[in-house]
Amino acid sequence: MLVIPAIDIKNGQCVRLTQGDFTKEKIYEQDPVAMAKKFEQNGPDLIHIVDLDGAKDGLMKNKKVIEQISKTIQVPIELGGGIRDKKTIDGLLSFVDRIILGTAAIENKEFLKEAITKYGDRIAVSLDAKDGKLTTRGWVETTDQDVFDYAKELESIGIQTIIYTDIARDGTLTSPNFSSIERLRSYISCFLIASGGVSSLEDIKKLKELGVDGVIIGKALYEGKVDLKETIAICHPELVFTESDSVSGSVMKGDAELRIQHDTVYAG
Ligand code: AMZ
Repeated sequence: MLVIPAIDIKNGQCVRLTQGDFTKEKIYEQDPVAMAKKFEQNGPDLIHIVDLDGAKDGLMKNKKVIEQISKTIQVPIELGGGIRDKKTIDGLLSFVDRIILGTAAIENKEFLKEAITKYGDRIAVSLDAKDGKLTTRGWVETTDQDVFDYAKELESIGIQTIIYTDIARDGTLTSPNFSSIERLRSYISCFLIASGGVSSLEDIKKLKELGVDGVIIGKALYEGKVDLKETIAICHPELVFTESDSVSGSVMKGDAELRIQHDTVYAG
């Protein structure tokens, strides 16, 4: 299971929201580049970056600092928040590895299909759910679209990665919504990344048992509830830490193009 620390950026700073509520914001680090470097030192598989201003307003506001992160670290990056057209995707894919579509994937299926055809596994869709219904536009609007039905539909049109977030759990340090994740796992066979509510190593072990392919960890890392290195040891037990050298591997199923480049080495 991939270990994916989260960096949510608002007004150029690293923040965490509670249940996606923009009025419940806590700033953890002024400099997102420093945060990314700190995460990288522990050897995560991928870094999940969200431009929160972009998600809310439909227009990315933190592109410069995200580009700076990509120039500074070697770990692959997936990026979401305010990405709603092909021109933007083209520009961003020159410096990040995977694009996350939320609002546009729900509001414009034709666009999503075209994006999947053109960019393949470099597109992921985020399913951000409130009481089982999908939300859009910074999680402010709730649709009547059922998360499980939509996940199935996405798979049928060729999406290779789905990121599921239970909004009620996000930023609460309670636990993930295991029953929904288990159900989702039984519905779809594509790559499934779980997000929202992770608060302990026990949560991570349970997600792994459920057959989840990746876990996004936010507040638990920032609040020191979960240690990134210990998480990696749980998620990659086959790997034993040694020094020097480097190793690369695929971070996605099938014909994945994203490559992991670890400076620290885990040799089996
Ligand atoms: O925390 C929030 N309010 C929030 C958030 N983290 N709102 C949106 N997002 C994330 C989604 C996804 O990664 O989880 O933004 C991305 C989707 O953005 P968009 O603009 O495509 O809907």
